[in-house]
Amino acid sequence: MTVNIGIIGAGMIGEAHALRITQELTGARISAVADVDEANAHHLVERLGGEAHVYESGEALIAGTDVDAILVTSWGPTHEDYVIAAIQAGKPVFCEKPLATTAEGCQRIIEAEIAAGRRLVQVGYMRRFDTGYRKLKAVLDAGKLGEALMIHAAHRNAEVPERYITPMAIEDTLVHELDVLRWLLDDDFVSAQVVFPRKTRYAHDKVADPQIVLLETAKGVRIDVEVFVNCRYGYDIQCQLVGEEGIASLPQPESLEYRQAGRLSTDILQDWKDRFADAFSVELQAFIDGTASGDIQGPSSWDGLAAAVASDACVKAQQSGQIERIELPERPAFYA
Ligand code: NAD
Ligand code: ISE
Repeated sequence: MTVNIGIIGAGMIGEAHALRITQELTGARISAVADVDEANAHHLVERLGGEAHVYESGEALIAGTDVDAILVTSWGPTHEDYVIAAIQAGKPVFCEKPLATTAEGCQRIIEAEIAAGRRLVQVGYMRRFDTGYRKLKAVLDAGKLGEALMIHAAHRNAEVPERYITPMAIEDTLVHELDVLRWLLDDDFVSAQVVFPRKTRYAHDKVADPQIVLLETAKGVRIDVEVFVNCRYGYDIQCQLVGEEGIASLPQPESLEYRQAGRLSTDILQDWKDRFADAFSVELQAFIDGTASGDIQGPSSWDGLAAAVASDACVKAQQSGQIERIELPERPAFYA
C-alpha cells in the first residue's frame, strides 16, 4: 500500500519532510500540498516533480479523496485547527511541534482524538528517534547507571533571526528538551525556574540570551538546561545524565578527526537539519508505517500537552523570576 500524504505548510521543514518522503523513505508519496502562500505550494510541487495537487486551503486538502494522511508543517498557531480537522476526517496526522500553542488547544485535540476512538496523531518531537538519545534511554532503562539523579543539558544555536524573542527560547527551542527529557526519564516535570546570566552582545534587543532553565521532576531529578541561541560557533546539543552508579553523555555527531597544522580538530554542525537528519527520517518512516498498519506510535497528543504545560510554566518563570509549578491534568486511560 502506498500512503498518499497531503502536506499543509510548504516552508522550510515542510519542504525538507516532503523531499525526504519522496527521495528517501518508502511506502508513501506526496499527493497534495497546501500553503496560505500558494506560490510556496507550487514551488514545492515543482521540486517534487510536478505531480502533487495544489489545494486552495488546508481544509480542502484534508477533505481530498487523494489524501490518506496529513503532515502539518505550517506556523505553530495554525496547527490546532488543522489537526482537529484531520481527526474529524478520520485521517492520521503528523503535526510538527508545537501540537498547539496553548495547553487548552492541546486539550481540545485530545478530546477530539478520544472522541474518534483511536490514535490518529503523531507529534514531531524527533529527538525520541535519534540514535544517541535512544542509547541513553536504553542504558538508563537497563539499570546500568542506577537511578537517574541529575541531567546537565545544553541547547545551542549559532544564531537566530530578529523575529525570535525571549519566550521563543522556551516555546520554540527548549520545548525539544521538555519532550525528550520527560521521555528519557519516564517522569513528569513538577517545577521550573529560569535564570538569566549576563547577556551576550550578539543577541538582539528582544531576546534575553543565554538563559538557564532549572527543572525538577516528580521523582526528584534535577535538570539544568542552558539555552544559548546566539552561541556563534554552531548547533550544539548536549545531554549528560548523572546516575547513582555512573554518568552517560549523548554521543556527538560523527565527524572526521583532523590532524593538521599542529592542531587536532573535528567539525561542528551548523544547524538542526543536519544534526537530526536521521531522526527526522526515522520519525516520518514511523508515521508512514503507523498509517499503513493503523497503529500510530511515537509522541502522542498527551505528550504534546505535557510539553505545552511545561512550556507555559517556563515562560511564566521567565517573567516572574520565581519557581513555578508544573501541573498536568490526570492522564486519560486512552493514552496509558
Ligand atoms: P516556515 O515559515 O519556513 O514555513 C511555514 C509555512 O507555513 C510557510 O510556507 C507559510 O506560508 C505556511 N503557512 C502559514 N500559515 C499557514 C496556514 N494557515 N495554512 C497553510 N500554510 C500556512 O516555518 P518552518 O521553519 O518550516 O516551521 C514550521 C513548523 O515546523 C513550526 O511549527 C516550527 O516550530 C516547526 N519546526 C520544527 C523543527 C524541528 O526541529 N522539529 C524545526 C523547525 C521548525
Ligand atoms: C527550531 O524551531 C527547532 O525546532 C530547532 O530544533 C531548535 O534548535 C531551534 O532553536 C528552533 O528555533
